[in-house]
Amino acid sequence: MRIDTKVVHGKGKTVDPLSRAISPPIHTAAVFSFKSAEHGARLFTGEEEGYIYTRLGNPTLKILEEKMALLEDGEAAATFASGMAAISTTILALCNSGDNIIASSPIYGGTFALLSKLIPKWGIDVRWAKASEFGKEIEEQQLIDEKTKLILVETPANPTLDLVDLEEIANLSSKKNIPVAVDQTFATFYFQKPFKFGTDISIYSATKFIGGHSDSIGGIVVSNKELIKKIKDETLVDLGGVMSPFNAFLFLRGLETLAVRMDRHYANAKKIVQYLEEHPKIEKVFYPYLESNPQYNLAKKQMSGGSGLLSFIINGGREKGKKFLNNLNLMIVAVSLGAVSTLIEHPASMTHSTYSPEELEKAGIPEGLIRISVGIENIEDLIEDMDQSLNKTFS
Ligand code: LCS
Repeated sequence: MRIDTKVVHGKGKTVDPLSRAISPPIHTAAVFSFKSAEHGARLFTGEEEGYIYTRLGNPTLKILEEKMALLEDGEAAATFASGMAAISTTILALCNSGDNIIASSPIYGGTFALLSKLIPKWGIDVRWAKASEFGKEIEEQQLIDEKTKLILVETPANPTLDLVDLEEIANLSSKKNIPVAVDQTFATFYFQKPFKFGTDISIYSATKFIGGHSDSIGGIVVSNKELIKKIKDETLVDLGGVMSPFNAFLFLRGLETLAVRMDRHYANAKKIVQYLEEHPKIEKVFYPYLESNPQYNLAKKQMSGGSGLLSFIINGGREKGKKFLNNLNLMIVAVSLGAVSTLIEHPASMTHSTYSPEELEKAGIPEGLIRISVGIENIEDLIEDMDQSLNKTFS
């Protein structure tokens, strides 16, 4: 089955075995009864499989986990209360005090804060390498040593859309047996299949394209059975950042329309990129699927489409950028991304305000950069809105 069928049906025509309902049941129960004292004890030792308590497992979460494992081409998955819970739990599952992580830069502002402020407090060192030169910088600066326990990359990167060469990093890390985790939030399995290149873990903020409607926060990790056991059974259950069953239902519903939404996000983004490229008041456009982008060949190699995120700088930088945002009528000035409605923001003062001005510069995030998460609205309406705002901003 092709991916646009799989997002709807999973492994095949899926119905609830109990009721034959065609939508998944939401098991709100926090706790499940035992048939007997002995049965309860067997579930706790793992001799027998079954539900105990929703923090340890829940049937609605299981449906989402199985579907995500299938869609990402992984063996198993775990679900979390947020994308940040997915990232922090994965790190704590794999690293002990004294170990180190190598991460790509730039990266989402929340992940940056986690890695630069919180993780070092637990005695885990974080080393950074530029996303677009990731393998090269790791080798040149000899960032890998015997204490390196995880490589974490975000590709395309938030907010500059820089790419990390997945094949290169998977080759480099497999020699040393270090797992590579890829934040798949921007591309999703629809446009990028990292396991094909030899990476080990895919991480999602499900809040974004998986949900698709800006109405639920969640995170998902897909990997092999062994790593998911470590992340879920040995770490998540104790840290406690589990997804709510109601949100799992919303993500399952979101998945069913993901393929058609992604096609439209991508088609709209391409037209907006073209419009901005030709506009005299636009200084630079950042989009991986753009012929003039130095990483265009890499984009074509490891992605099947450019997804719905793009960034740009307008003449006059931050000040004109603010005016441009304030003059928009249709696009919503808001953070987050991957929703049906177009969302637009200024990373330096919003999503990436966890970076100091020096850190922004080091990460290659321009001060005046504006990021758009292109929605699924009519493209003419979106371009007309940008056009009227640019005219007003420069009149
Ligand atoms: N990874 C990426 C690439 C993200 O963009 C985000 C959130 C996260 C992880 C964290 O996921 P969460 O915990 O929010 O579910 N990105 C956001 C952004 O760019 N604007 O608002 C949130």
